[in-house]
Amino acid sequence: MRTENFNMITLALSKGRIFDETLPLLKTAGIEVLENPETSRKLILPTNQPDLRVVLVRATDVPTYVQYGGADLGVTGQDTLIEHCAEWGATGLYQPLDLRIAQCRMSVAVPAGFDYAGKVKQGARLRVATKYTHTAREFFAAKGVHVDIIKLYGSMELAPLIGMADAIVDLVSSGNTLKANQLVEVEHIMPISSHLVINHAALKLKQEPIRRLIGIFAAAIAQ
Ligand code: PRT
Ligand code: MG
Repeated sequence: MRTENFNMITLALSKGRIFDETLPLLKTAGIEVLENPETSRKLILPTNQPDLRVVLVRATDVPTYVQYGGADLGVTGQDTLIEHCAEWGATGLYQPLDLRIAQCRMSVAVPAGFDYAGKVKQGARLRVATKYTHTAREFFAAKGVHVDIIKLYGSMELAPLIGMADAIVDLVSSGNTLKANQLVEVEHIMPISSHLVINHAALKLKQEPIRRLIGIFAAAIAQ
């Protein structure tokens, strides 16, 4: 018979940079994930702590899992969190800590040679392709720039190259992706890093172990 461990803490992570950059933070407290997500097909990964497990979900699903209690806590990019909360609200989501990992910036980019400043000055209407529709809409509204937002789920860089958009709003870290596609950054919207998010009810019910984990993360980033 399967018995539920009511003390089990479930941490939601996404494969790739968030998983890779969260591991060293956990390691400072001797916590290790016992399977490699790149080689294992498992979605629930045990750790060397009997009461802590990791679930692997899509990056954009981390806030959803935490908000609905599928996970007690998770690590998610601020970009993803802002979009999630704009659409679904932040009720039940406690956001105590900027982990300062997976850092990048959210920017506006246009094809090299496109006169962005001139168009903005003229009051032209710009077509902007992005996955971050709420952030983009808010940014351009605050600047008083008229935009038509085109929602894409990936490969935003392609849209201006094939004439579908004038500009993109996307994340930039090294700048190599923009460069490879002859795009240039024309605005920095905001710096981005990943945050710890916690299910409010879980924090009340499992206060001691969750507070201990918050302490571990806080100490790790203070190092
Ligand atoms: O890839 P998938 O569609 O499954 O999901 P995802 O893209 O949301 O996940 P993932 O793992 O790629 O990103 C998770 C989080 O990492 C994001 O939510 C960000 O908070 C953070 N992060 C940090 C980044 C980057 N840096 C980053 N450079 N996320 C994406 N990128 C992409 C960017 O979109 C662009 O396509 O990398 C490209 C630019 O990189 P440079 O180095 O060429 O400038
Ligand atoms: Mg990605």
